[in-house]
Parts: sequence; C-alpha cells; structure tokens
Amino acid sequence: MKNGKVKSGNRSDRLAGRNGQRAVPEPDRSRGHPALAVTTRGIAAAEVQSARISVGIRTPVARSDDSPKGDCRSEPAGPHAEESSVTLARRREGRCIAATFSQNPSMQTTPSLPLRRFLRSLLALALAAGFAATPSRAADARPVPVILDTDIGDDIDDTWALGMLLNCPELSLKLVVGDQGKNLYRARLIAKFLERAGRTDVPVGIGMDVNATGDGRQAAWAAGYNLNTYPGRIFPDGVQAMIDLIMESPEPVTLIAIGPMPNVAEALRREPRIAAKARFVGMHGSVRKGYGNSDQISPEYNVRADAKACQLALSAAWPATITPLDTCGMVQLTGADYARVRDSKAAIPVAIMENYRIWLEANRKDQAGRQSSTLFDTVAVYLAYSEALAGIEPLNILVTDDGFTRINERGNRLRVATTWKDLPAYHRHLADRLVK
Ligand SMILES: [Ca+2]
Repeated sequence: MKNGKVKSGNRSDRLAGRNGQRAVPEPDRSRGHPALAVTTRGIAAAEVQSARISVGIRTPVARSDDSPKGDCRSEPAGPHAEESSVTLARRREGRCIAATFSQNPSMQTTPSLPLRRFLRSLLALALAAGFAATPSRAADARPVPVILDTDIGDDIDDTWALGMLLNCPELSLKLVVGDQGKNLYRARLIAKFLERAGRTDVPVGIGMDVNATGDGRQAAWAAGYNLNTYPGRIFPDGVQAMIDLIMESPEPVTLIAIGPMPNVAEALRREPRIAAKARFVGMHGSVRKGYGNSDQISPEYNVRADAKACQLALSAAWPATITPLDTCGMVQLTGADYARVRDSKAAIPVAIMENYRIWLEANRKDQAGRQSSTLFDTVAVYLAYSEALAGIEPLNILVTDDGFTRINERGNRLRVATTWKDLPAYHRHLADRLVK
C-alpha cells in the first residue's frame, strides 16, 4: 500500500478535500485491495457525512465491437429492503405536487404487488407533471444536477459517455462514481479524465469494493495516476456521497447509471427516500432486440451482471427511463461523424481516443482509424436531457433473475426507448457534443 499520504489527524480534512488536497489510500495493484476494503467500508461513511457536496449550478464550461459488454463476474448484492413510505414533494414554477403514502406497518418490508403498482402509478402521474419529462428542455433552462454511476474501464463506451456528458450544457455533473468493483482503477480513470478535461470541479466517488477487483483494459492510460493528486474532491464512500447529494439537493437529481448497479442498490438500501428525490436514466436491458440488432433478446450485461441490484433499481419509486439494446445497441460512429471525433484536438476527444486505442485488442487496433465501437452508454446521457430523436414507450418490464428484461404485466412501469426516430441525426448530435 502506497500510504505515505495517509496521515494521522483530522479525517474530515484529509478526505473531504480541504484546500483541495486529501489523502486517499493508494494500495498497490494486487488483487483484492484489502487495505482499501477496510478504508471504504470502515471509516468512509462517517467522514463523508461531514463532507457536504455543493449542489449549486456550475459555471458553464463547457460494438461493431463484436462481443457482449464486459465480463460477468459479480455476485448479487445483499438483501434488498423494499421502501415502506414514500414522500414526494416537488415544487416547480410555483406548483407544488406532494403525495405522501403511509403504509400499514405490516406491509413495511414487503408491500403487496398491487399496492406497489398502485403507488408507482400515483407517483408516475405526479412526477410526470413535476419533471416535465425531458424531451425538449428550454434553451435557457437551468442545467439539471446529475450523478453518473459508471463501470468505466470495462467496455470503452463509458469513457465516451463521460466525455459527452461533460459537454452537455443541459446537465450539471455533480458526482461521478465507479460501480461494479475495480473501484480504485475506475476512480483513477475518472479522476484523470476529469483532470484532462479541465473539470476537476466534479467530485469523484469510490464505488463499493465488490467482487470485480483489479484493473481492466484501460489500465495503461491511468498507470501512475495518484488519486491523492486530484485537485477536486474524492469521496472514499461513493455510495454515501450519492445519497448525500440527492438528499441535500434543492431540486431533483438525475441519476444516470451506465453499468451494473451494486452502488445504486446499496444506496437504495441505506436510504430508500432517495427514490422520491431523483430520476433514473439507465442503459439496461434488451426488450425486443438483442446484441447486434438481433431479433433474439439477450440477458444484457448491465442487468445480468447483478440482476438483484437491477431489480431493486428498476422497481424503486423514481421515474425511470431506460435505453435497452433496442436503441443503444445501434449506436456507432463511422464516416464523417467518427472522423470529426478522431481528428479533434480538443481535450475531451483526445482523451477518449487515447483510451480507445489502448482498449482495442491488439488484433483490432486498426479499427481506431475508421469507426468507434458500439457506444451504448451515450444514449443514457442523451435521454437525461432529450428524447427528441428516440421513440419512448411506457412498458411494464420484469427483470428476471437470469438477467432478462421481459415485457410482462407483473413488471414495473418504465419509460423505454425502444426505437430511433432518426439514428443518423443522433450520430451527428453525438459527434457534435464530443468535439464541442
Ligand atoms: Ca458501462
């Protein structure tokens, strides 16, 4: 463990980043990171309690990848409690929509399915009015506070999605948390990317230390990066940072989840009330199409890798929108759109291309010259601020234990991007955002 910067003394000062410097344990790269496990699980929660995140509006700054996404190595998270009481209060433009549902104590741990569906329907009605959906935010609207929960460092599309998100004036990125283990590896990638983008105002959260440990295919890009040098905030307990940010935000936070979701499930277990204060947008599932636009649906990786976590996240009482493979699986930059990104000298596309070239397998390196891989996760970022180019269906989606997302009346009502109205226009839009 390279713990030279971990000093005795006030932990809040050390970890909350007073004067922009804090010590984050930097263990060696041996698998398992036992020292970190102690740190994140043991001391972080209390310390992050005192580390408040500002939720103000930031100053504007601006597969033909032929394989399923990532590896499936995680184990389901622990038991997931159902929330028993939901209070929703939203104010927008002088309107107040409030609904409080108090349930019979006997139902506190496991409300009946009809009751849950009834509650979800009421919430959906209220939230539909309050959130004003997304499709076309007025140009002068205030940017929406956003948390990105990402398994960056496995498939490369998360890196593209993060770069896109940083260039979206409709969204104000408040926190990025690495999910699905490999937590220090992902935190290094996030921190270095933000630093290269000139966006160290964005805090980095270290995700849960689940079974997926060690590094991934972008390790060479972040090699030697020390989290202790990140000028912004680092939250050792990224889950608690998500909870605190959502609970303390004066306006609803949009949680964009683009990976398996042990962090999100843990956040819901620790603080179920976050569901009443957030909106969820995820890259999850396969509804009528599978990988490669196949007519055969698939247990999509982000669902399959932690189906229990996905079941919890997609049954929470927040308004939820997903882009399954039906839409996100068709996104790939080629031709002039790709060339604009590949040849850009701007910091974000340059950092993306560096990572892309490292990520490509040795026998596919030439692909970096002509096209991207499938950019699944960018669509979740897009749906956080617009739905103009996508066809959205309200569907009841049942997440099965083996990772399928089936249309089934027993499922939860979600807004599902099942079709593209204009995919070429999305490709152009994506390239515009990336090179901005
Ligand atoms: Ca991902």
